[in-house]
Amino acid sequence: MRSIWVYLGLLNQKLNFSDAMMKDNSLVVAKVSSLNEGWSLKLGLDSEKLGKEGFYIKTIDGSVLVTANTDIGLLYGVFRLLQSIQAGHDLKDFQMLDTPTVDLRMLNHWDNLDRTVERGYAGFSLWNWQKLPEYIDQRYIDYARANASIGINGTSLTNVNANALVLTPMYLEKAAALANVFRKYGIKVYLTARFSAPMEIGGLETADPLNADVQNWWIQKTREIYKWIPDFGGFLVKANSEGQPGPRNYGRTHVDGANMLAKAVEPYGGVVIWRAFVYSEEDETDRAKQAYSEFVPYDGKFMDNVLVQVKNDPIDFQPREPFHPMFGAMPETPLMMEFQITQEYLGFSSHLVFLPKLFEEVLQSDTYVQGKGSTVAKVVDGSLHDKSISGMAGVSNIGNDLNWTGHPFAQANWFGFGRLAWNPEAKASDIAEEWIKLTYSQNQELIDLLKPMLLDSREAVVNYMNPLGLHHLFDTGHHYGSGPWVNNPGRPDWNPTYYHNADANGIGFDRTTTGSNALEQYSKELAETFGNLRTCPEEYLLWFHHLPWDYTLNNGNTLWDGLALKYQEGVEQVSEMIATWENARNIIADNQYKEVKMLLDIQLKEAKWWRDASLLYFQTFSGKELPDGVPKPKKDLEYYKSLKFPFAPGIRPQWD
Ligand code: BDP
Repeated sequence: MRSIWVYLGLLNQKLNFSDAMMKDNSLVVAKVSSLNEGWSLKLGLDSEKLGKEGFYIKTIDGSVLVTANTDIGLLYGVFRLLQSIQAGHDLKDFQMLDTPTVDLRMLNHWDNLDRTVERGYAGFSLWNWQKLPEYIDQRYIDYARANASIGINGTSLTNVNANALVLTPMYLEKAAALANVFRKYGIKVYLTARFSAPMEIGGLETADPLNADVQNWWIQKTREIYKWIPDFGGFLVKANSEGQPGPRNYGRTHVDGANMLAKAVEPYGGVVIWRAFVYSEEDETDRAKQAYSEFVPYDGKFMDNVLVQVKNDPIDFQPREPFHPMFGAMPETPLMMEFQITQEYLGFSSHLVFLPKLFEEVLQSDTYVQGKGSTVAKVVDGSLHDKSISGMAGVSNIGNDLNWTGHPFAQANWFGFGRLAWNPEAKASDIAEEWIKLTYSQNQELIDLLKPMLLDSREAVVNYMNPLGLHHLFDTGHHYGSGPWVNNPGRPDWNPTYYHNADANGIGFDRTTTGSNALEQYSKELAETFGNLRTCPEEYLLWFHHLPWDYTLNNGNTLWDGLALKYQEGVEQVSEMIATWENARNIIADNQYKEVKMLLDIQLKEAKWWRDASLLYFQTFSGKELPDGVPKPKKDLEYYKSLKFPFAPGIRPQWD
């Protein structure tokens, strides 16, 4: 048998399948419906359990059988078998039945038609629009294969800040060429729909969703799309958010907008994914509260083929925030999870951060909406409220860099997202171990070194960027590095000062009853826990409370000292990561060692930058000395404030 390329890590390891099998044994890959009676009897399987995408692998009489109800189920099964072999599982008595618990498992590319990628840190877009549809880059096939091997079944090709041109025939033909490649791997294509497209490319005078010509335009446009792409997944829409057009421009609601599109795709089995990332510069209320206030009253009003896509956290993909309170609050509406895999707020592609830890923390958060155990995972997989459709999206970190994701370890975040989209109950520690085995090796010494490094890496970033519940301290626009002093009068809720509220009295955002009362959007149990200083977890402290600099933390430190020591801890954690990596030097290939070592050195330099810039700035309010153990910054605050990054990657020109 020829070797088969599969997600054994994107380092392109190849596995010679025949070597892995015991001699003289066979591999049988067959749908349940075509198994002969002998096999069926031996299997004793209720095939309904496998659904449309599940698979069953079993060793019978020394042969390995992979079976499923569908072709895609078989493909998933074969990939998993290969991964199991690579991870060192013994095939002798092997048995595995697995089905995904989430229906739509999607990547969202924020790729523009000019091949720049908004918030992309791995080069340019993979999609070479200019050479499409004729030229099919091998990487489209590799991309599809890698995605299928982790169960991703949908991809939205273009930026949510959408360009209507992607809906014109010229681009639809190109998108169709990509869809033809992806189809074989069970991946459907979705497109972002710019709400004003009927005006921009359709020549209409309005995009009002209640206008009959507009409705008809979308019906015709959808018909055209399905001619090109018969299995088109549907539309992903960012409307009335950060300047994007939407139904509210016409005094209509999100329901009016979403349902208009939903009607257009319904005859073809398509869906509309309507994003809930909305907040307005005219709205004076806490930005954290706005999406909930705007969407929850519409629960039950969306058509059945609409999913509302909610970011994991109320502000914006920060290193740490509490989960978004919309999860659990809309029992009649399928809520799709949106995670950000690309590291806009976690050090771009130079910082090693294992995001499944963050994803797991969110998914395992308890909403309490139906009593204890009502986790976000159960909202997302639809089981809590018995939904007929469910979904999870990840904003892609993929670009045309040779290593796909900019940082070799960022591949683990793509992989981990896939595993959690397939099963939101999956454990970050299992994902870490599996990824190390598939990517590097089964060497136990290496696993013992790298696994804790991966699992602790997210907390390190939280510590050196946004400790104790601080959030959005990023320099405005490009979000590269620390900028807590930024306070542009134009738009308060894009300013770090809006979020940290530091002054001589203290620091933090009061979201309790004495402040914005964002607490009220959580269930009673959580509102009590977060609202009470004795029970609020310290990792969320300054997200919910504004506290004096001499407030006493659980460990007895003052808030000022504790904050400074957290920043320092983050820096030390990066130094430890470097030491760990050096210890792994002899176990991994030299070029792999060097590449990651250089990146870790950048991470350490930037962790120190975050620590020093942030503490120097906050010190102007606290007026206190740095505690023992935190070194005096080598530069002054003016130096950090003077740093400018006009060409930082991933920014849209109009946001500069
Ligand atoms: C913010 C990004 C911006 C995106 C926006 C979104 O900075 O580039 O357009 O999210 O999700 O975090 O729509």
